Amino acid sequence: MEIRTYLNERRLVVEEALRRCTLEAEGPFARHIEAMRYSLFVGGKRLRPILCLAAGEAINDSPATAAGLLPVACALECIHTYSLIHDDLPPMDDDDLRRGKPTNHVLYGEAAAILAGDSLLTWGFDLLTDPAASTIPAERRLAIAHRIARAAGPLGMVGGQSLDIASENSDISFDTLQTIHRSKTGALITCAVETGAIGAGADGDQTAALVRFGNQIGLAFQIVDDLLNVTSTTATLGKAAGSDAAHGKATYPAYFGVDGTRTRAAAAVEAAKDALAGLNAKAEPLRALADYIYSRTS
Ligand code: GRG
Repeated sequence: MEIRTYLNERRLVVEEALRRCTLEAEGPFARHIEAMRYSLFVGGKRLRPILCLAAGEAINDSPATAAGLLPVACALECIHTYSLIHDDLPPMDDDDLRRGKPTNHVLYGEAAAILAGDSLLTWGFDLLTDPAASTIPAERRLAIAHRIARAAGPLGMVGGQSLDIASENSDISFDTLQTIHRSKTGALITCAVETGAIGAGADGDQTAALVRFGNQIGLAFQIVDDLLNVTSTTATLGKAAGSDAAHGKATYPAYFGVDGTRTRAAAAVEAAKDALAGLNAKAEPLRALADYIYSRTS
């Protein structure tokens, strides 16, 4: 399958849904909503929402399932965007550019950027729990909201970010590096796949297979991110090459070198595709997405 075409089509579907479910920048909170919208629409691959939709499609490819999953996909992107806004703030990574454009705090100021992130996180859960927003049965939506809360919070993304910051400029074990990766980046990626499966009505075995797939592509995604930090230029990533190393953070290439890191990314992608063995041709986009994660350049 032509993954670029698939990604472009799905990105447009996600962006159209995001436009429909995002508040308009008007009324007394116009400037605050504008700051939320700025980061939400400033670009981005929309990988997590696309993974959510593709996992749903692997289980049930009806248009009704895809439509029911769109609020979940949008919620994942809102939460991902909040994490990037906060990650770019001066007390964290202090980045001026994200996706090649000024970061939220550079344009709106630090306090406004913190609040834009806060509202994107909260708005994500608003979308997940709004009975008018999705046709997915309430019991499944509750399970989805719980999985996302778990992946985004102290035992997932925020916990991982906190451990990452606490580990800066210190020698950490490879075990700790893996814990940081799994929680900071991997948890939301795995959760995107898992919630797509839950929303589409997957049974226990199918959900478990898709969680295994999600864990492996989450790992591959972070390994490739480490590689891009080492090998890419400021122009392609919108941040300084080697910036993680510059922030005193441990990375895969520091442990295994560039070639050893590539080998590990490839192995994770193969393990991801193996996890899909029990699923039929409807899982083809997920297989192609795994390959894309390995070969991505931004
Ligand atoms: C501040 C609560 C909090 C969490 C921050 C995810 C995260 C935790 C920080 C992002 C830092 C970072 C660059 C991590 C590497 C992996 C990653 C999440 C990259 C950005 O995700 P992409 O490539 O971004 O999907 P786009 O721009 O395509 O949306």
